[in-house]
Amino acid sequence: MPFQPGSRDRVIGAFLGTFVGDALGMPVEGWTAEEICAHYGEVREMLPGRLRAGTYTDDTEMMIGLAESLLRCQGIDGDDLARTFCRNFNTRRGYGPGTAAVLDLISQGKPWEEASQMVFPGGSYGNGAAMRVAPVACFYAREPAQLRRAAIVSARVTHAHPLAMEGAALQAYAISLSLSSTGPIDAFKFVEKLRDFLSPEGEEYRKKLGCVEELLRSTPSRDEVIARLGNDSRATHSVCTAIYAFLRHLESFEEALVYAVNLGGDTDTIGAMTGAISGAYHGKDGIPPRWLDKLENGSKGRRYVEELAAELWKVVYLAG
Ligand code: AR6
Ligand code: MG
Repeated sequence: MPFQPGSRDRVIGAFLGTFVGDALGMPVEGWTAEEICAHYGEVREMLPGRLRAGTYTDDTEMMIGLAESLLRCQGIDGDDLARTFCRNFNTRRGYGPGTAAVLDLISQGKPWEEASQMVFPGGSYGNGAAMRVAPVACFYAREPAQLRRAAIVSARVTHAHPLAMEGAALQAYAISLSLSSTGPIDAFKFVEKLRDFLSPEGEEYRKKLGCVEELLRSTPSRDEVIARLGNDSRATHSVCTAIYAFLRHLESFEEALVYAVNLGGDTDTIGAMTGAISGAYHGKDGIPPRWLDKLENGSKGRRYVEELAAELWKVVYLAG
């Protein structure tokens, strides 16, 4: 691997990694690990589910919206982002119920600052803000303070709960560390940097990162990993799971993704988040071509996602 930090190939890898993980997990979303095992043995190929094989869900659709808005505004802009999310919102893609309700409220004219507080008390703590954050991570990869601020704004449009915002910031920072690495990643140093990045309110993530370290030191069963890190749609119970899947399988994008998806639970989103971090490390070249070949490629499909990533790379890495 050449380890060119912030290369075009690796920015594209973060975007397509989200897409691939989302599509790989889509057919088994909500299944337990045991159900996946009983039915498929293991998910290692793009399979049909609720949607055709290789189809993306809300994770990738919202990532596309975030990239479009960042490019249009040359930075994060909550108002534009809210409008973009509403414009792209396709109910067929399986949005979380809270996010769907927030987008409906915004479409009806409610300001996003209010809408995102109305659906759950204190706002949603779902992983819907972390799953889409790859474009923010790539845009602000060289400025951690800006990255935190932008990730939080990008989250708040639909996810006003502090745990959802902190989860999005943590996921963005993990992607940016991966994207910027100049050599092989040391898993323990990586976790240390993530811990240093957390805000004082990030206690739950701090504990989870401690579990990640302990799990990396042993060879835990799948059940132990699920019990300690979680595999559901709360940000606190999925972001560190994706980080662990990446660090456990540093050598291979494919193995990291197969591991993440076969944990069961919120498979498309844990897949998308693992794919973003691992794709930013290995680049597009590290993604199995047989998976890329299966991705939907019509309107706003694979080619479009790749173009968005290439455009964002140009703005960030060729401009300055
Ligand atoms: N109080 C109680 N329950 C909550 C709260 C809260 N404050 N916040 C979240 N939940 P949501 P997402 C629970 O709906 O984060 C899609 O398939 C509640 O059960 O905001 O955008 C995506 O692909 C709520 O429905 O959705 C992801 O996989 C759930 O957390 C997943 O759904 C998710 O929050 C989450 O997407
Ligand atoms: Mg989804």
